[in-house]
Amino acid sequence: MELDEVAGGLAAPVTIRRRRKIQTRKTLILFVGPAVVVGWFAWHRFYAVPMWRSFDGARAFEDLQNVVHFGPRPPGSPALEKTRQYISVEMEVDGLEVWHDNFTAVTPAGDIPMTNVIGIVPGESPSVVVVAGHYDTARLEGMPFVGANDGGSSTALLLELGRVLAQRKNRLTYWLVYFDGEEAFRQWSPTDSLYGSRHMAEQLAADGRLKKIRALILVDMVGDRHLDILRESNSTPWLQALVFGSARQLGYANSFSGGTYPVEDDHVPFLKRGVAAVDIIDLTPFHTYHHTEADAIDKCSPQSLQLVGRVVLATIDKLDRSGQ
Ligand code: 1BN
Ligand code: ZN
Repeated sequence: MELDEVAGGLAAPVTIRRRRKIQTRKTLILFVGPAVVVGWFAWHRFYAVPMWRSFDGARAFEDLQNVVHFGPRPPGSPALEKTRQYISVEMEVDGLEVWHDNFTAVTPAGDIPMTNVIGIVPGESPSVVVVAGHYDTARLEGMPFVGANDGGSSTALLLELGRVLAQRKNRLTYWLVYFDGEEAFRQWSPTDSLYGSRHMAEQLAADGRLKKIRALILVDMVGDRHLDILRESNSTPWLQALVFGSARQLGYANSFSGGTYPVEDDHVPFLKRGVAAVDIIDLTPFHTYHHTEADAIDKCSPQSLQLVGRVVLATIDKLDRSGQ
């Protein structure tokens, strides 16, 4: 056998092996690499559920039905006591710590016992984000006013929010606050309205805990089936921008279209004391069924509760990521 024949005979398989190796590498780079990347994105898109997706509008709507079922809920009424029990038991079952802040409000209708309900989701940091709403209904003479949207929707949204927050590890601490006595007894004025929020802001300022609050997100009248959230102009601009930015990112810009309007609501006592606060409120029902017995369950939808709940959760996520 000639030397070059031997060399050729040995050299050929080595070259082929090398070529095969290079080919395999190319195949890996060209096909497997992209497949892994696409798979990772697909897994994230369909299986790694972002927190805001966990908010279930149907579950919140069930809470709303249950709350409305108790009947009109003016401060001091048996129906409001039943609602308070319902809220407290639901949150305890979800693993939240529940506090009752009892006080007596001096109102044009006399001294009325009131109770703010607070559900606590502890986080790694003592810094607090408050998410709040009111659970009372206006006492309207001769009218069985159940406030499905006005008082019911905020209650339902907070209950579902508590379920989601309790399921995850949070950096910040969350307080879910259900205010009593938001509504006026006679005529809305600085002394006849916002009884629960005025009391709580005053208490927290007095005992030094107000300093721990990074932000307060208020929800009010967020269940209307034709949702139209405007920019409430007393709200803190950076926090409102975070909320409306989240709505845009989630594809809900149509429902957060945002005319501008000032509303005296439960966030105001906190704003007055320097706490960053935003009011997420839909005032369109004001022109139709607001404060009439037509504010019943048929005016609300699970979709609206879900939409606002998810925007609140997406906002919370941003606060939690940047929290100290
Ligand atoms: C919200 C729900 N409010 C009362 N019930 C506050 C409010 C004040 C709304 C003035 C509109 C005008
Ligand atoms: Zn009202």
